[in-house]
Amino acid sequence: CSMVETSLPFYFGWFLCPTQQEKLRNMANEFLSAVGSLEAFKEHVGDCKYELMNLQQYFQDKGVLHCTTKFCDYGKANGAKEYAEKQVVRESYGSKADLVLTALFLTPRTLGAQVSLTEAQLQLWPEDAEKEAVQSADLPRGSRAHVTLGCAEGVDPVQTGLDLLEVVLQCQQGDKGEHVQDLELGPLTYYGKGVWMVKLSEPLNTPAIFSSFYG
Ligand code: 2AM
Repeated sequence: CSMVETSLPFYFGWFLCPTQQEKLRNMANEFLSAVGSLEAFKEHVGDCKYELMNLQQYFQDKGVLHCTTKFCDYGKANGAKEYAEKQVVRESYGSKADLVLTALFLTPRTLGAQVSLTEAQLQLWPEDAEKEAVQSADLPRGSRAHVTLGCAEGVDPVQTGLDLLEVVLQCQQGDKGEHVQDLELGPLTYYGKGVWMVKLSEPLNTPAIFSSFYG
């Protein structure tokens, strides 16, 4: 009987609690101020389309901070139903996880934090998340995992993970970028085309709840 069909969410993911969100936003602001004030940044600004030097204004907030596991689009996305029905997804629903944030990055399109998933957390990671984004390469599972912290005007948040994968791919191909300097947060690397990443010398451990968003 199809009368009691449960509807699928917009997406599943780990949602940061309010105090952690604030902490991460502060860290992102610190990152933007530090990068935005560098001579090296000003020199490279012509490499991309930053229209404003005020990066805090350039990146627009995209709501509650989270790390998407599966984008379901209310069931329209490939594999949405199968994901929602997985035993591990059902059993983990509502449980707490400690996410480890290892880097912050900005590109002309997005601002994000890289998430390093544990083996247990990878159980909730869709098999094809990386392949779906970059078909041609063999990227490690979980390498797309991130928290979107902001997007340039007119940019959809799905872009953040794609921008992150481009950096991962570039590193995999042997281009480790140019070490610019050490910020208080950690070493800063420039990858060209307006892409900057700081590897956090102290990764941020942040508690989050595995749940879903209906919108
Ligand atoms: P994000 O994970 O980079 O923030 C609603 O749009 C949420 O689902 C956002 O968190 C967004 O990006 C994510 N999202 C949107 N479209 C997606 C897609 N095609 N694949 C994966 N995640 C997507």
